[in-house]
Amino acid sequence: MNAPTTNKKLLDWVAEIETMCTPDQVVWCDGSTEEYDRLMAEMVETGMAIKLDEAKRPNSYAFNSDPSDVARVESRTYIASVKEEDAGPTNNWIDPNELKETMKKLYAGCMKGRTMYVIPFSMGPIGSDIAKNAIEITDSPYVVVNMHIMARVSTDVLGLIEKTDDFIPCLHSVGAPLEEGQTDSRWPCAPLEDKYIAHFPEENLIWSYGSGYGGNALLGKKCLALRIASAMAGREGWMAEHMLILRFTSPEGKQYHIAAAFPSACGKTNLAMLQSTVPGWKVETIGDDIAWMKPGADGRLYAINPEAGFFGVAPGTSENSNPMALASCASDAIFTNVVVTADKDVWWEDMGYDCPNGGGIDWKNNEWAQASGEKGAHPNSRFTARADHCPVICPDWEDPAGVPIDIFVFGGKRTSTVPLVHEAFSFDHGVFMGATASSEPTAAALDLGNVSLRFDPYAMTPFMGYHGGDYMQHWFDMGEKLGDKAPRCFYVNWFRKTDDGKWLWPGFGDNSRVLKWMCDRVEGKVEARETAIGLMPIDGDLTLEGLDIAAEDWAELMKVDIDGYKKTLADMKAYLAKFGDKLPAKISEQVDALEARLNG
Ligand code: GTP
Ligand code: SPV
Ligand code: MN
Repeated sequence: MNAPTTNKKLLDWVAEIETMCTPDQVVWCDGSTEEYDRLMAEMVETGMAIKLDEAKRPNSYAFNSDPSDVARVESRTYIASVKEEDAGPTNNWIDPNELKETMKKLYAGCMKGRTMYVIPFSMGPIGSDIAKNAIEITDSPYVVVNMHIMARVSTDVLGLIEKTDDFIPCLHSVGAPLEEGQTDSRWPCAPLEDKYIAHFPEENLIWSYGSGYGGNALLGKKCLALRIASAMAGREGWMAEHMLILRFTSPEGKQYHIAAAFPSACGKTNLAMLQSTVPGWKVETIGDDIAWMKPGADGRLYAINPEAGFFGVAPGTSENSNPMALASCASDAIFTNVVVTADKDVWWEDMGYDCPNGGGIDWKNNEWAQASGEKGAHPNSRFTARADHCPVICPDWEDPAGVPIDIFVFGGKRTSTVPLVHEAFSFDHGVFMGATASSEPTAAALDLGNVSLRFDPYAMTPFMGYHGGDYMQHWFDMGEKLGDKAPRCFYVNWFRKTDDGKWLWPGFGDNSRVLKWMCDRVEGKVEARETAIGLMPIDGDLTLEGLDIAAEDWAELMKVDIDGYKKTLADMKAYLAKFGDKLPAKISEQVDALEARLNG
């Protein structure tokens, strides 16, 4: 096929990869509906995709992955900076030359029997100042169709590359060459020990091998928009964060923009599109996973969502918990590792009703009965949905100027200790809260091992493209630059449980009550009580009207567990010691101040 570009740099790179990977053919993608439909039809033909019922789930498809390839693999993810010390203690590191040699051996001939797709895409609105132009080369048609939804795939990007002579090269292979006559597996991938998700931050280069799933393979998302972008942002004075962005509008029409960093599978998609239970207040979604933020001319911090779709956790998504996510994937969606019902619709655990007909085809592609007690959908099963299909998408979500952030929220899943909400005493205290955020592990990564709690600075542990100590310092530097225009910082925990395992807080739409309290704080409408860990609501200020919540449960949600925090503090010190010389002095000062307050 004739290449639709004359850019030498791009043509040379594509030719080099073709020579190395030896695909049967090269296809340049254009992002068109025709292309999407053609690839889906081909995948239905080979049995990789199941076309869902057109009446129930228009233009939608289901896929089941290989049971070994169901989530990000942090143990196989590398920041291959030139110097090891630049990757820092939170990242795996291999010398870039050595890693390239290893991976070149794997890439040699790896696309044999397959088609190599060249996908021109933009993260952020095409052509805007803040957007990044990139090319993903992949041998997975599943990746192509997902990229159509998650990124802006278009030949317009080729035009921009011709003008700027600049793009971020992203190479991906499932790592499963096909010998002559060999039948393909339904979901080709390589064994764990051959998987590499590699980043070369000084070159803005991404090489991924061996996995076809999510953030391992859709390289615009975690690899580009977080790991590579955070390294660029650190060098250039902006921020790339694992944050949802929402607009919260008061009954009087005042808009607040909130960006919240929670670790994977800790509630970003849900908060981003919540249905407010505070009368007159409403949420509109700008993004559900990633925020790119830059100081604007007025000195405030402006955020855009670089993505074009949602790659959302399916289990737990119901009409009750997240109706807007369900509406987003009502049509034109891709489902991965859910149950396909007898009437060709999808189902997952906690969807709000039992599986129709008592079962279907489960995520392992077997006949499955709900009565078996086995899970039908994988806990990290996902829907891929177009952001513009979300009924509460913000009208300004594609504005390249972004929205001015008023409030930063940090959090994680903590079934004990951490109260429902507390506010930072200052921006620096907020930076410390973010740096020492902690969470219990979820199903979004395969290999976190048997840990009960992990510290997860800014929910970025798996996504920081450079040294975590420098990362924390970058946050302080941004605070200094923004001065009194810096967002106010809060910490939340929706996930407290009673001793017998029940949620203490209803969560979901009722989280709007907490957001409303934050806005009241920003407006100076309510005072707060000073505690050892931060500023907390005075009883009555956080509205519980219409909620049936027992007084002792509320007391528990609002309690500062001094002993629990002292224990966390000891673990925190051990954790922070890993950052060595690069731990900002301001973090140590905050640790000391917290310790003094806990002992005071
Ligand atoms: P990634 O896409 O992996 O980055 O995840 P995320 O942070 O977007 O998490 P998501 O919103 O998909 O939520 C993950 C899980 O947490 C789902 O099963 C939700 O149902 C559940 N969840 C989200 N918000 C709440 C809440 O307020 N309370 C409770 N109990 N569960 C929640
Ligand atoms: C996450 O794990 O934070 C996700 C899913 O958003 S993935 O795209 O697979 O990284
Ligand atoms: Mn995420």
